[in-house]
Amino acid sequence: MSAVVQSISSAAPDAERELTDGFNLIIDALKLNGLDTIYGVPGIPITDFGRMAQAAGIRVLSFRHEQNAGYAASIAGFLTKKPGICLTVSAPGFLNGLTALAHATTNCFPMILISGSSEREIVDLQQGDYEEMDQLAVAKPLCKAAFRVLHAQDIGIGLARAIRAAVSGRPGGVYLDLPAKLFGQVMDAEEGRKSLVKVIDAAPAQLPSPESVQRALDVLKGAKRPLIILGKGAAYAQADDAIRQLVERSGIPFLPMSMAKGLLPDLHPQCAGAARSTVLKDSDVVMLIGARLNWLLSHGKGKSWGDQPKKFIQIDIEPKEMDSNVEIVAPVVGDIGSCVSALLAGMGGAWPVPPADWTTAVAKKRDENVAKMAPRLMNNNVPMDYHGALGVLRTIIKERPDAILINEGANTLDLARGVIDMHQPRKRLDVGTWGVMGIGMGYAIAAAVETGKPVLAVEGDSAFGFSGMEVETICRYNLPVCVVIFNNNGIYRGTDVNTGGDDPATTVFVKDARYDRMMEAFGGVGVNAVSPDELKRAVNAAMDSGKPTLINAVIDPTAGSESGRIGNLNPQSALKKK
Ligand code: ADP
Ligand code: TZD
Ligand code: MG
Repeated sequence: MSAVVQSISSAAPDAERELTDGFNLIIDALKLNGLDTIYGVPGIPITDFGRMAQAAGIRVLSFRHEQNAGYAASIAGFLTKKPGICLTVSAPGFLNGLTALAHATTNCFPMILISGSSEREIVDLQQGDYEEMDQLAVAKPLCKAAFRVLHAQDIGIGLARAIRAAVSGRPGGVYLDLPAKLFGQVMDAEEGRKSLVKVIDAAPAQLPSPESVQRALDVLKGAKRPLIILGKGAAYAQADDAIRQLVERSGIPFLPMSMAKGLLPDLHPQCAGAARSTVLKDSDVVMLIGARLNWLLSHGKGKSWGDQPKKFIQIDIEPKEMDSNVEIVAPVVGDIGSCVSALLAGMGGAWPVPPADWTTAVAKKRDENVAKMAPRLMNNNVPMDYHGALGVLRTIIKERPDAILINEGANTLDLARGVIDMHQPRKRLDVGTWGVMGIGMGYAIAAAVETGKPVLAVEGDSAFGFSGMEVETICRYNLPVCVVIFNNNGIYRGTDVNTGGDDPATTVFVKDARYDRMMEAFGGVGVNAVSPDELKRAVNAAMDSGKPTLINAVIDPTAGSESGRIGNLNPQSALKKK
């Protein structure tokens, strides 16, 4: 129905043929596969495509920069298990979107970057076309798969391949190159319709072998101090009930990785989030579910894992992930839903609970740490420190558990991750595997668009700057997004001094900037909050009204520490002048 169908007279005057073209075939192929939202930036050669897609009922969200549109698409993929679609113009627009495509691949989020491109003939002879670039070659090393469609009759197959590559197996980013000429190519409408492919079972279940399931259960049964680590792959899998059953029937303490927080509530009696160092050090068997032993888990070895020998069980869809950092004694390869269901079936009715000395030791440590933190979260200091401000936000998320929390920064990230409890799955979206700054506004927009839920974005002032211009986008689409900027005048702290001249130090920004006025510039609500009480009032008002709001939360510029919690990764010069 979207096909703008024209009638033309062919050579034979009585033969009237219905025609379609590349524009319409791409739109029809997207719609046929339920891909009804596009995040992008218009321009040559895709301006008309965006207009036509919008007219055909696809939601096309126009951003101010492709990187933010790309991050939006990537998190849409995480939230929906359908590939998020990002649409860009050629060369520079494509490159702007590429960071997000690589980010999607790194984080195992399904996404398709669709970029218009220049004419093959000119690009290949390097004759200097408008925005010339061999985009397919550039994209290839940064994504799971890359395809180019040269003929209108191949659009259906091209999109089908892109969808399958994005969502099957380990999800990731896919690049689809659409040269300008393709859009205008005309073909018979009926032939065109027949050429489209509705992808059946795009991410087929991958069942684990029964032996691998039994092996895992045997290892788990022999454990004295078992631990389950839930990663964002487990959150992505949307096997929430099965995972909850596995955790509860096994009685094993669980540790959620950042974006798996809320998969089971952080206040669940088995949650070991606040006893992280203890459970990593003292556990003897660790079952990873959709979490990699990368830097975020200190590669499964070294000081943070203690001297206690470990046995690792790993559930993952990617066989090559096994043994990537340390030996995995029980690999269980398959999709998480199937693997966890198989484990549950294998556990049968009577499963031994873990030794009580272990579970009580974990719970005790957790309760001690929570109690230690509690008074700091209630402080009403002015200027605010991180804890005073986060204590307020923690309560707000507890009262509004279906709100989506976006979080980036250094101290603003690390402290918020620890302080703000999550209560529902897939409600915490953050910097992910790379610890990248810039996901903020793109994620906030996609989270609001895809879920219709209120969004609270907790942003370092530096982190916010990477995507800040998208507050206009938030206002333009009138999205229920409340941005809170933890404004400490800079990166980590606002107090650094340049020892070599008059320029400001590299980590400091304009002192006492008023980010709230950026939101006001576009018709949203801006608030300057200097105390936890003011912050609380402003956030609650924003969440109640659903109006685009930006709160400039004034944070003590001395409160943070270098690189937040990961300062140990910072190389230091032994020769540095004091
Ligand atoms: P975190 O950063 O939370 O520790 P990672 O991104 O390191 O999580 O790990 C996610 C893992 O989940 C990846 O190894 C990926 O292959 C895996 N994964 C993603 N989706 C599924 C799925 N549906 N079934 C099984 N494994 C999955
Ligand atoms: N560029 C990109 C794309 N990602 C990064 N992670 C960085 C640069 C380096 N970086 C961090 O790792 S955190 C951070 C930067 C620039 C900003 C920290 O400052 P903030 O947070 O204001 O966001 P706090 O609360 O001041 O620590
Ligand atoms: Mg800062």
